[in-house]
Amino acid sequence: MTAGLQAEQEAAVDLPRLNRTLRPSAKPPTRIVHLGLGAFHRSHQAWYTHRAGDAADWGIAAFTGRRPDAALALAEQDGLFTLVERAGAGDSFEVVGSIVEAVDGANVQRLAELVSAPETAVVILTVTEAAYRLGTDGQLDRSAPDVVADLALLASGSGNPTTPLGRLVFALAARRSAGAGPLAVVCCDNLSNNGTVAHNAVAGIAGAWDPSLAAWIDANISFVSTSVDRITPRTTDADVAAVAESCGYHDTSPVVAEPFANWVLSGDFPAGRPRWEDAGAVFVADIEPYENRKLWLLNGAHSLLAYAGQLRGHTTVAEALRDNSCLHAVEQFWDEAESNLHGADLQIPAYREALLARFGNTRIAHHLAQIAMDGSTKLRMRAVPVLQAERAAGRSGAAAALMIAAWMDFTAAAATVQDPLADEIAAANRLSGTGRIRALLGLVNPALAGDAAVVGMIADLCGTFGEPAVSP
Ligand code: CS2
Repeated sequence: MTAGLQAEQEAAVDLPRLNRTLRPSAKPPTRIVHLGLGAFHRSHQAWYTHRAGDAADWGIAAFTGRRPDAALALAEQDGLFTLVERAGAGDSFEVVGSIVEAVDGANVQRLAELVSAPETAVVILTVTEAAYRLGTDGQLDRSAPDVVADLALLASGSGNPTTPLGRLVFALAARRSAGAGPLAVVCCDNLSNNGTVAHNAVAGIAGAWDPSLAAWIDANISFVSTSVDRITPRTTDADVAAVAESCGYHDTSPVVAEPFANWVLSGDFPAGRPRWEDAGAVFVADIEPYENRKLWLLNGAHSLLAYAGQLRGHTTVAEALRDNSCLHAVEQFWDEAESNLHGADLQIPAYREALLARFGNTRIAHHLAQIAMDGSTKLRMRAVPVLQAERAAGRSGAAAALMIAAWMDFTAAAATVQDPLADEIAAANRLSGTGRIRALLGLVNPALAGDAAVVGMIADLCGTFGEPAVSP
């Protein structure tokens, strides 16, 4: 931290703290429970709920994931936080009041109490793609160590589950016992068909614990699929200082986001929902074209930039995009993706143009390292479907393959790789030549790893963005 920034921060601490006394605002009743309290939930679903026409009826109780910190900080502000909308031309500030309770995720009893309350109508999930513990077959990986541990805890009744989905299953069991009836689980993680993925994970855990609970879940819980979009980098000390300076209060938990926001939802809400459409959310019957557009064009380009960009020495999305070799790779990947996007009125040229402007917003420091995490899971949604569709159409899929090659090079070059399969990735990287490529690809998609032509193409593409070159 620079001396200037430190001085600004100290000044901020002398200011009054943001809370509901400083900013009088009534707390809406809790009707939504959220798992995965982080910056994205606050810039997106909490903001949409705050902007809904019936916001006064819908409060959110938000639970953190692994650490209690975000809950402790927000609780001191009565759940209030500042959304900093960061456009190219400047910042605007808005206090968001929809979060009425912020809770440490380890407090599973409180989660069960709230989920089993009859007033609770919606559960929102932003728990990261990797948390669904999907195997390469798209089903819950029951052999994942934390899933095994949670199943043992649930079966013995000797302790609280530790994974977000284990906790949700525990809380849904409490709702069944309370006779509180149906509700909607709204998955807001970047996965294709995310409602079905959430269903498979929840039903997988519930079924292994108590088949009658799985049957109750199938009959009572609606799993809503969504496509979510709003670029939300991590909050920095400078953001805290900027809020203090512009707003005249101390907020330890502001969240910075781009002006753009998009939310497409598909599914039933048997116990009701906020009027999110008032804030721009769109409800559709067939979500697939929208989610593929978002996952392939936005998230796919993000992952490509994350790996290629870091190999080329860049730190942020905007920086990587200014590098012609990265931009060219993104354009080529978009061409491949576009040929496989059908249905709905997707307006791809305008969407691509808007993405270039969004990624190029230099006032948003969106770190490539943040996007690079959990690559083995993300590539399954962002690169594999395009590669498979291209090959099925008799084309090479080389641009999608390049994303995978860049990930492989990145995993070999990076000091640490944050990924649920980090150990397996490290083991694969100890191999050499095509054996290494095959082993790494097998962690993303075993069928592709069995295709010698794909393995050969990826081996040739490794080294495109610089070190480390791989000799097949
Ligand atoms: C990003 C996303 O971190 C990542 O993997 O691609 O979080 C992305 O910023 C959001 O999906 C934008 O809506």
